[in-house]
Amino acid sequence: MGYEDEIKAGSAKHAPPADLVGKFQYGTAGFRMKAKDLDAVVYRVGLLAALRSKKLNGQTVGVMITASHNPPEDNGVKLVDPMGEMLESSWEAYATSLANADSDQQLVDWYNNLAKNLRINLDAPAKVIYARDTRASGSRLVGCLQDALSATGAQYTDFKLATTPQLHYYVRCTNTKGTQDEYGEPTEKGYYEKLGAAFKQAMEHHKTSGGLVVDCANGVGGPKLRELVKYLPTAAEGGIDIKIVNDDVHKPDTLNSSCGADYVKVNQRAPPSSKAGANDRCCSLDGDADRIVFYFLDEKNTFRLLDGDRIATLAASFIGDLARQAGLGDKLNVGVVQTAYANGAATMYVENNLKLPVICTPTGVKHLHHAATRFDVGVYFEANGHGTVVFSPSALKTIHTCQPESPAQADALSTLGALTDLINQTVGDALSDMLLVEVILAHKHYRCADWLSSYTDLPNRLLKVEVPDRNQFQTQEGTAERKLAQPQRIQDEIDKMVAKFSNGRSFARASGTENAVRVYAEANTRAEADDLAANVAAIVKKFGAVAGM
Ligand code: G16
Repeated sequence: MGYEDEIKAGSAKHAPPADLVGKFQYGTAGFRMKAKDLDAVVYRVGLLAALRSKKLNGQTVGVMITASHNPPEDNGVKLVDPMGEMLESSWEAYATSLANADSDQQLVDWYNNLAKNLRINLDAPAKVIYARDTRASGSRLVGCLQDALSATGAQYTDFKLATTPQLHYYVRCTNTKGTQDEYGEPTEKGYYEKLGAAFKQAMEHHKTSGGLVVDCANGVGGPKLRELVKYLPTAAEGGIDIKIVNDDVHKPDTLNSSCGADYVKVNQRAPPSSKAGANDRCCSLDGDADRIVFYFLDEKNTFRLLDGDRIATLAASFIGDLARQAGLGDKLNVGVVQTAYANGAATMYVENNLKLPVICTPTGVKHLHHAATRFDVGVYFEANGHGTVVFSPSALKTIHTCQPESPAQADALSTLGALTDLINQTVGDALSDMLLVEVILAHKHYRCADWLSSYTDLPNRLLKVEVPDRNQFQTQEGTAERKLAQPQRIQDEIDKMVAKFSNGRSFARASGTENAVRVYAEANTRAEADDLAANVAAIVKKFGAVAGM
């Protein structure tokens, strides 16, 4: 059989639900929906992965099957480009179009058209690696992907269960192996060894204080963290005293259920199962371990959240200090990238206290990551805990070639060098970010309360509103998702509502990962933030009901 017949035969095996054709969309983090509806989409993403690799002369492309923070019955699929970054945005439209082909023949035609229009040599080699999280539907979807890769003649490697950031790491390592930009060993062991060695170097002369309770959302982060721990110094050796909770991957229904980073961030409370006492340092990962938030209960038993904004400010100030101590203060420009969900107080703290520039982008790591590369050291985090730090090639060279002029400079340089390995620079990585935070807290002799005291968050509330059709909610270009263009007149109503609250700020935007509109609100008091969010949610519901008819 020729490749066209192979593609058609595979496609016939994995037909899309007829009522969804035309509605599939490559969103914030690839395709995400009920897992039962995803077979055809995964098959078609497999075709695109092969095309992408062929276009890039056989460089390895990644495919991750995960729905991250979504409920257990969902799943999703996204593509990873050769340096471990998100799929180039112009290709998202190609993914969407292939996913929406309404017949096997049309799928082949569109595949061939893409090859023609993008000048892809279909005889070029293709290499694809993939992995999945712990969802029950994952192995079936891997089967759909493999069918597509076989049909296109791509070479493929199954990395089986992995966190999303591990797959990003494997992709980059595979493509840089043997080059001067070698990123590490493209194996699970290589990943742990790299983080473990970097952590030890960064912690030289330093010790953590107190333990860390890690809620793994009953997802893939649990078993992977258990593995990573084997490569870290023990608590007695000055390492972290890690207590892993919510790491049951055998009951798929427990994934992200009343636990995990999204639960903690949205509900602004610890998982109900938490037994942590006052001042115990806790953190929660999400279902595929690419997000992390920290928290603790203070002396009055009040829940205190240390979210992505807090990790960004902690990391930016620490790296800025280290650069100055290393004598590189004027050679490394550090900047912070946030989204509209960043707390207003965090933005002010970065600009006014840390005196660092801030860029605001639309939601989605792909946007933040891209903006972060404009700095020598770009610290990007979404408030939900998704983020990392990227060092430019010239920053890496500066750090690795600088000759220290004093023991203090040597120490700072050594720590800075270790951070460049400890931080997963391909994408936000909860395990790597967890170690980064622990290193910083140890260096600064900080407890969570000290970390929290750097600024006071404006009271805020995040809500999810279900509407008949979230696509009716379109944001205005150039507003970093702070304003809606559609439905008509909705933004006027939101603006009028916000004006009633002193220091009020609120916006609504369609989620790219869930069938909902998210509403964020900030105001002077907790009660006012709740009130503003509820009022804006009511406006969204009202317009959503009309627009969706
Ligand atoms: C994904 C994206 C994040 C985004 C989140 C929510 O996270 O990678 O950048 O913040 O979805 O996006 P939305 O508000 O569009 O639903 P994850 O952890 O679910 O992969």
